Amino acid sequence: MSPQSPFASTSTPTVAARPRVFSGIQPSGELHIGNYLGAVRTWRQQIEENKEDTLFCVVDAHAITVPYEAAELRRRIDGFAIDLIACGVDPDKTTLFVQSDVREHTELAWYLSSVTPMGDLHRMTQFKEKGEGKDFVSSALFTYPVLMSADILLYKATVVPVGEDQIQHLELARETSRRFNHRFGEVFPEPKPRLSTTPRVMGLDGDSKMSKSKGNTISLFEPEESFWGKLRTAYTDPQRLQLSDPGRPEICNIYTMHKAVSPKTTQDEVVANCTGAAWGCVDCKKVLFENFNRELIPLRRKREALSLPQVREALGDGAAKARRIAQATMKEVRERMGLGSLASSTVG
Ligand code: AQP
Repeated sequence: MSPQSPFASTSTPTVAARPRVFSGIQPSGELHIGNYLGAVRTWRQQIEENKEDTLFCVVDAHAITVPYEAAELRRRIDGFAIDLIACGVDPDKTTLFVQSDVREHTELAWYLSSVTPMGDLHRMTQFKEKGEGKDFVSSALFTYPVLMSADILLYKATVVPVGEDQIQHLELARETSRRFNHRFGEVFPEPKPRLSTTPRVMGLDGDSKMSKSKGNTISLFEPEESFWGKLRTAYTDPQRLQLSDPGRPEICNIYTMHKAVSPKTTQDEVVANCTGAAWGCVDCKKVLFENFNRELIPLRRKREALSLPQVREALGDGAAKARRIAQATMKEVRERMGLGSLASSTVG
């Protein structure tokens, strides 16, 4: 325990029996192929490998940091839960829940904000990007990374599978864990990111990463026709003006996606036919579309078979499981920070 701690604690920190994995997704639009290839597919892999305890969350409290419609958010929470289950985030094998069903997330965020310097939050690029040029920028958008630290540390997660855009926030969570432990004694581990082989899928416009809020996405469960319509016009290597111009797969988003969904032999074919100018970009995209379909058709079928009442029940069970871990952590946190009255009705 650090000398600054106001209260001596007799409790030993709770430690997870197996490494714990936590990650979340905002229900702020439609689940897109960047979310899937950058994060959700890794979640499924970890659930299937079953070497770690996994918790996955629809982080609805993050989605209110920008202007939104309440009825739309409610619809999206259900929609994201259905989509995640269809993608293999199976609630029978993992803990799947909705963030605001476990109130401890927002409680811990407030406490962690007391050890998070404003300067660190000012440096967050996502805040700058999302706030830039807006008439209204909420203070919740500014403190969003503190809530994300709380999401992870609440479960003492050591592994966080995310896309590249979340690395800066995760670095802050690591720093927050160190700061809290230094001030109040060892409670939290330092979470590490786990990147997929496709940590950054670019948007269809080629300007920035694929992002729900930028309208540059292909939704994962988009009907086949519009999926193809969007893929067909997606940005490629700007140097390929004519079919006879050799392409550069290493800078092309289409090749990035081939590496994620196409077999190795197809990837080699793509490189040969693109650099040798034997295929046009549309030929290359047609092959990619076929491989996406091969992967997505079974997920689409599964999605159609899911019933909302069953999904909601699973989310309720998931929240109850998550809450048990969250409450144990919060007991320690309050004790270490010297919070609460210690009245018998509130201890436990
Ligand atoms: N383009 C991407 N490539 C790879 N991974 C990505 N992720 C997001 N976009 C890409 C990863 O998906 C997970 C869930 O992301 P999120 O919804 O919680 O937040 P985000 O990163 O802010 O995603 P968006 O699509 O850009 O949403 P908006 O526009 O609402 O902010 C994360 O692990 C993320 O890294």
